[in-house]
Amino acid sequence: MLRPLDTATRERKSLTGLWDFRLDGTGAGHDARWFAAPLETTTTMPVPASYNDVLPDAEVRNHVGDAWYQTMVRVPRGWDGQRVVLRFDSATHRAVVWVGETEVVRHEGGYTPFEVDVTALVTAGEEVRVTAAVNNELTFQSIPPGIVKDTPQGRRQQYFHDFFNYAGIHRSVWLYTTPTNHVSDVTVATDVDHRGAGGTGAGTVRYSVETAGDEGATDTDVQVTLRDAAGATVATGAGAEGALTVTDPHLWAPGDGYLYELDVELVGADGQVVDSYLQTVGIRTVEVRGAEFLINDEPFYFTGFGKHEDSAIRGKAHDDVLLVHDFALLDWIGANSFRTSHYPYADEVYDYADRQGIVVIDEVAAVGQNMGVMSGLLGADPVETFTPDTVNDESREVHAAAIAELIARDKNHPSVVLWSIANEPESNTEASRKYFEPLFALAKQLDTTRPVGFVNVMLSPFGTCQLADLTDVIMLNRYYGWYVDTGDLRTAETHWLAELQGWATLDKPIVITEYGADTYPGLHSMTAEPWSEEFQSAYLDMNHRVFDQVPQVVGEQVWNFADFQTSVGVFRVDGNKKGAFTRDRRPKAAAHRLRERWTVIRGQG
Ligand code: GCB
Repeated sequence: MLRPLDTATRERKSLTGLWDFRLDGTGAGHDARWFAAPLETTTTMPVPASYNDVLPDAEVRNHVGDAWYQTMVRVPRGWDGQRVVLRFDSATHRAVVWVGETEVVRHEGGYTPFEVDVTALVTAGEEVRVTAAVNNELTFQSIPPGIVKDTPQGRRQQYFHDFFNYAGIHRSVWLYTTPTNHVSDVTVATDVDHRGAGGTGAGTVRYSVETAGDEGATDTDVQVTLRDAAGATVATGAGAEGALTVTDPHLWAPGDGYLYELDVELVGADGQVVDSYLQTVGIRTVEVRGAEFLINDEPFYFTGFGKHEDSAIRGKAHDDVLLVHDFALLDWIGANSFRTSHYPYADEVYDYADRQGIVVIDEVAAVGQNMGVMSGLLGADPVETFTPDTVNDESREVHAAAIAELIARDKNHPSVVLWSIANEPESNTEASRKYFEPLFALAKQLDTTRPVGFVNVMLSPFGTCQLADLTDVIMLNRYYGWYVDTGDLRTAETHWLAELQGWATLDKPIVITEYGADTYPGLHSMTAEPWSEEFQSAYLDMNHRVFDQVPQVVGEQVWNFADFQTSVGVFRVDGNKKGAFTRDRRPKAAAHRLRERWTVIRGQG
């Protein structure tokens, strides 16, 4: 599925803005056909936004069930004769959409786009009603999982991840056109002959173009033109698949987001351009070799964070202001990477990462498939993770679809160097291996150009993990000195080093994808006690001493970039406070400490 774009043959209209809005905790709206008439409501809701914190109302914040959104849209008069598509960049966690009274699409999964051809239902120049019922209920068969309980006080939702279950239409909604015969998908993959002069020989851009349209419309040809950032043509090709050679390429590299542009044209027998699509291309290679993670054949050391899409009032809504600000903070602090913990982020984030030369570990929304952690930390009822009644074969199908959608969406981003197919699942049992083996195989089959991994939890320490041989990169979340050996950094250091030295024997690259300590901004302590800014800095120093002793460690991503909202709990004070920045992006002392270390690492190149 291609992103909507304005090109010579395509046009798009954003449907962001204020939509009519109505909550529906019982699902009554489906039976009462709320889509068939103007929504009976006086409430409006901004799109994009999580609806939870926009209104000062606990019922809205903690709502469980459907949220109905409706808007009227006028189809531009000039769109007559075009194919018209309705696209949601995301709706969390699932949605049913109607155009007029016709149901047009259903989608499961809160963080990937879906779209539908609505040509037959719209008329150029006329208005049409668009309605979406967006549901936020989590089950053992959803990604991420959760449980809805009916209680005498109403429906309550419990979930197994440590971030607030924000819901709604979090990203843009588009109405856009393509010609009837059109480019429906483009895949690019790049290679570089690193043995060339000066270490960089020719680059190769392999491309594959899919087309769709009128049956039998075979009288079109694909032509591609690759241009450099200055607009000069560097290679051309013909045919739906091919390989373009770029002599002396300007490589995409961490810190250097150099992009080429592939102009994909569908050309009719008469030589007329039928459709035109523009795909950015970063020429680079990624490889795991022994315990090294190589980008462009050079060892890469990840510095940065696990992030969240999270901010006050907006919740998980994509916001360009925050995007640019967050990336500026990454640059300020010397970070070269982040993980999209714990779900695929908005498309705009990856585009910007491509342009900024920021490296991304791209994660599917499989977080919380671990009842051991949940019963321990979140007070959930003790149940087993992988059983026919909990995470089961159906869950795995949903999980597989989520992996496929993630890879289909993000495959062309040079910034994405590693897929993470789960965060902290149970991984120390036979059942977990049975569940995950086919998912690793699927991800590797869908993308043969990038490594695939998962993020290991502390409950599955070295020697017990049943997925260690399946993962290309060992990704570890560890909280020595925080959740264990709390406050005793000397003991924590010994324990941490001992475990890490175990992992190092596997001869795979190790990225520490989480280490962090909750820190209340402004709380100070002469003796660096937990929760103080001094402790957070001392905690990070201790971790860095450990990492620096283990050459197989090829990256450190602090948990978290910024404080973020969670469900309520006795160990959460208005959310998780492990941010290097506060929720409104002010630096804690640790941010300055990280900056001292990471700008030096960046300088070493
Ligand atoms: C973890 C999770 C992350 C939590 C973090 C914490 O291991 O991956 O989602 O927020 O720990 O702070 O407890």
